[in-house]
Amino acid sequence: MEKRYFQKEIETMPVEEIKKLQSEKLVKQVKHVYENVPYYRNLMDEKGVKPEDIKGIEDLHKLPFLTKSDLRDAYPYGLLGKPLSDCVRIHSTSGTTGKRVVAFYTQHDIDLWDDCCARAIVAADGSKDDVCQVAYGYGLFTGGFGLNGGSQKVGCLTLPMSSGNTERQVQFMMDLNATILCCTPSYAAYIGEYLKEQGYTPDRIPLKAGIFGAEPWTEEMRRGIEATLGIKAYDIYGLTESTGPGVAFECEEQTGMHINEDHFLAEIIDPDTGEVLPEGSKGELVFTSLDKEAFPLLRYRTRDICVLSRKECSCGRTFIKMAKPMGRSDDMMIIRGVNVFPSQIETVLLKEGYQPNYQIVVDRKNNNDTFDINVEMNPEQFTDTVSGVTAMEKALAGAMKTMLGINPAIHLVPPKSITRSEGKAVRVIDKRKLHD
Ligand code: DLL
Repeated sequence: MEKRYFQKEIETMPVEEIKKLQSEKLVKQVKHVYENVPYYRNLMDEKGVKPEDIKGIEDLHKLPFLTKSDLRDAYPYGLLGKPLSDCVRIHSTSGTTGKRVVAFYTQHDIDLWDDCCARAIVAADGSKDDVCQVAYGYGLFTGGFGLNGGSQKVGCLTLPMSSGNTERQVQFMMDLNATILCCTPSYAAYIGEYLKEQGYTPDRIPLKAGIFGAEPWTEEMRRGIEATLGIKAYDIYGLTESTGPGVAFECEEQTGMHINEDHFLAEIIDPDTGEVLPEGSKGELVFTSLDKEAFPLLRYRTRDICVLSRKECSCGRTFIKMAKPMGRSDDMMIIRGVNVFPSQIETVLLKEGYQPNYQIVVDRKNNNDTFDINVEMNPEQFTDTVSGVTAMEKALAGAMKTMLGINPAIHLVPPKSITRSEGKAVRVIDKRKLHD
C-alpha cells in the first residue's frame, strides 16, 4: 500500500524537531495559562513554579498535575483560557457520577482537533473517494462530532449516522457503499453480529476499514470484528478533556497508537507517587495540551494505564506510540484483595471461544466479596442440558482462575440475553459501591 499521510511534514518530522517544537509551544502555553487561568496560577504558585522556570520539555516535571477533581472544582468556567465569547463549542464527558466535565473549544481548537481526526482517517487508508459512516454518538459526547470533522477535512463523503438504530445503519451502509465505519468497538461487534444474522458474508459488506475507540478492547476482539466485517480495524484514542478522539491513532502496523505530539505532550507516571517513569514503563498517562486555547490543560492525569514506545514504525510516522490502554486505574476492581481488570476477563473469554458479551457483577456479602460473571453462549455452543452447561462453566472458571488468580462464579446465559451497547459498553456492576 502506498504510504499516505494527512500532514506528512508533521507526521514524519524527525524526533529532535518534534521535541524542539514541543519545547517552544510549552513555554508559550505555560505563560499563557499562568496569565489567563487563575486556578492554574494558584496551583503553580503553591508549588513555587513560575513560567520562567519552564524553558523546555525537560522542565515539564516541575509543573503541578491537574486531576479530574480539579476539573470538578473549577466547573464550569474555572479553567477557561480564553474569554467565553471566543469559544464556539462545548462537549462533556460521559461520566455518570458527580459533576460532568465540560470542555470548551475555540474555532482554532476545533480546527486542530479536526486535523488530528483527519490524520487518523488517512492512516486507515481514507481519502476523498471514501464514504465514512460515523456511528459514534453526536451531541455532548465527542465521538460523533470529532470523527465527522476529520472525515470532512479528508474530503470523505460523511454519513453522520450517530449511534443506534442498527437496522438503518446497515441499510445506509449497503445502499451508500460505506467504506469506513467509525464507532465504539462494542457497537462494531454488534453491527457485525446483526449483519451476520441478516445473511451478509464479509465479501458482501462494502466496508474496508473501521476506526474504533472510546473504550478498551482486546486484540482478540479486533480480530473477531475484522473477520466478521471483512475490514482492517484501527484503534483511536482520546478524551474529552484534551479535545476528544484523535489524541492518538493507529496506523497500518496496528501496534499501538501514534500520539499527535505536535499538539499533545505525553508522560507516564507512577499513579501512586506521581514520579515520571522512563519510556517503556507501565503507568498512568498524563497529557499536556500544547496549543489548545479554550481548555488548555497542563499535566492532566488521565487515569489510563498504558506504556509509551518510540520504537521506529514501518509507517514512517515518528510520533511516539501508546499501547492500547487496558483500563483506567479507576476501572480496576479489587476483588478479595486481588487487582482485576475487565480486559483480562475479556481476553480469557475470547481465547476460550466466547464472544465479548458479558457482564461482571461484584458484591459484598458477610464481609466477603462475591464475583460473578454472566457470559453469553454462542448459538453453536448453546446447550440446554444442565450437565453440559455446568461442565462449560467449570472449564471457563478454571481458565479465569489461571489468568486472575481468583475464582469467579461463571453463569452461562442464552445467546442474546445480555443487552448490546450502541456506545460505550457497561461491563461492570459493582454493587459494593452502593453499600459503601
Ligand atoms: O471516549 C473520546 C473518544 C471518542 C475516543 C471516540 C475515541 C473514539 P471520553 O468519553 O471523555 O472521550 O472518555 C475518555 O475513554 O480516558 C479512556 O479511558 C477511554 N478510551 C478512549 N479511547 C480508548 C481506546 C472519548 N482506544 C476515556 N482504548 C479515556 C481504550 C479508550 N480506552
